[in-house]
Amino acid sequence: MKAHPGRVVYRLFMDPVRVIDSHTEGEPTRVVVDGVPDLGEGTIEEQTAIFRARHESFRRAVTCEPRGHEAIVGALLLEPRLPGSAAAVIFFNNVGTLHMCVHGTIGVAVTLAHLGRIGPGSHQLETSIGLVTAHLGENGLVSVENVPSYRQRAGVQLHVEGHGMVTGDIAWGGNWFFLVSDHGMDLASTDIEVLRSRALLIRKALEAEAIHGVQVDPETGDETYHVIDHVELFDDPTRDDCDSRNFVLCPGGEYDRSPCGTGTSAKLACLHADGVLAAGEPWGQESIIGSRFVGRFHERDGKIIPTITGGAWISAESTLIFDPKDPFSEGIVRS
Ligand code: PYC
Repeated sequence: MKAHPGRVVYRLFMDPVRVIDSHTEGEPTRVVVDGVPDLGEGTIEEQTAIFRARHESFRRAVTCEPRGHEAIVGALLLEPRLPGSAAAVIFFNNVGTLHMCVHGTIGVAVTLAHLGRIGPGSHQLETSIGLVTAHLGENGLVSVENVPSYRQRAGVQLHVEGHGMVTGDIAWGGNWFFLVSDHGMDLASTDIEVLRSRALLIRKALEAEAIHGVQVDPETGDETYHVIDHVELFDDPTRDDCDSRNFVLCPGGEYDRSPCGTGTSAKLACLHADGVLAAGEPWGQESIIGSRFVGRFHERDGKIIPTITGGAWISAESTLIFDPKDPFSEGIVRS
């Protein structure tokens, strides 16, 4: 098969890859448990950099059609580096790696339990942006204590093609989000495709106006600019046990079937910044398909530490086969 123009194609992934699939409140996670590429002996940050630089074909082959589909989030299960960690994990999707993924962490916890590697209790996991803790409850629910989250800017005005002005907040919840409530649509009745294309236009407008997430190094004060690759729309909930309903556009153009744990963390950061939700109070976040996460936070050093609770269920155990003669062994790339 010809290499994609401008891309280095490594064929190391031709060995079979064993995966366990689950879904967290409707959103799929595919955990690679065997056949993980060699990423060296470095830290999870270094291993993530190697995965990004050298294993694009592996990423596509595992997540994209014909073996996967655009909504899957993949998780590479790696040996932890720190004492006390249950595993290290790299999250990825149809277009690249994710900094963090809460629904994926819930899926990883349920997968580790399925493999008999963890039992009920708290388990530390290493991710490329820091440590998170998954608490596996006796009731099957998993609570993830996420990375510190915060709102960076409130009330950002944006001109969106074919729609006019929208106002949103920029927040970090383990990924960068633009959170919008004045989108003028009813999330319960509007077609998913309409929501998706509106959210894509919002993301296009963010790019066009060079509006970024900015991370400031606490030691040097240096700023790093990041693409805001998730757009989150809000509306009133349809469930009595929820406070809000959302629609979340993910980086690869798909929407999150779950309420998006990093998105719920970003929302909690905004509610905290607005002074409308106190530490420890529950926030019920309904997804666009009607599933639910419950979020809470505590405060640390001016940021919040969100804890997101939801359920995940194993749906398949399989071995992915990559026949060198298969013209789509490296996945189908959407143009
Ligand atoms: O639950 O954090 C999340 C997530 C991110 C992208 C898809 N799900």
